[in-house]
Amino acid sequence: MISTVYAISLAGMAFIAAVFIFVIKNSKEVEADYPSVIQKWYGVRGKWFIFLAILGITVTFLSTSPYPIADQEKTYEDNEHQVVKVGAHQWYWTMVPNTVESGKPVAFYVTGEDVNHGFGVYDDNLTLVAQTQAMPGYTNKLIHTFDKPGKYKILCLEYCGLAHHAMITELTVN
Ligand SMILES: [Cu+2]
Repeated sequence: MISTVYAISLAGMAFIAAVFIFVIKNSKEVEADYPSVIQKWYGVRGKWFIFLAILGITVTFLSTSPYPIADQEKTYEDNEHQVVKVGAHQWYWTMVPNTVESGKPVAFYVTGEDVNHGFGVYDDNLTLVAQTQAMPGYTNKLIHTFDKPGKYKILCLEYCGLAHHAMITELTVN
């Protein structure tokens, strides 16, 4: 076993040494037509940059459309939304009301009453459907429209102390 490892290591070292020798032996040749190499790869680099820029913009646009973060300045106490006020405490949730209707956007007003918590809404398969941070001194607004009626679970997404795991409550969607 040890001799096999030794042989593999030796072969590997020989291979790396061979690569070094090859590069050193050929370095003079490359130096001779260096300007043409530079010119060629500068062109490739330019095209690569444009490709990446277009790709980045496209992916950003597609993955943030519709924009997932609600307008924080807006008030959602209107006929279009159902407002739910959420308070995160060590270690429980307050949620008023805790029953909403499906098909109509819910605006969660989420705040932390003591330390930072994470407000996570899970469906009955425990798949995360919406989340935002619950921070003391701030009210984070989160808009989510439930398509399916059912019992949704609220779990804390940010470790907030000893009984963090016990921060569970339920939201009923009719
Ligand atoms: Cu918490």
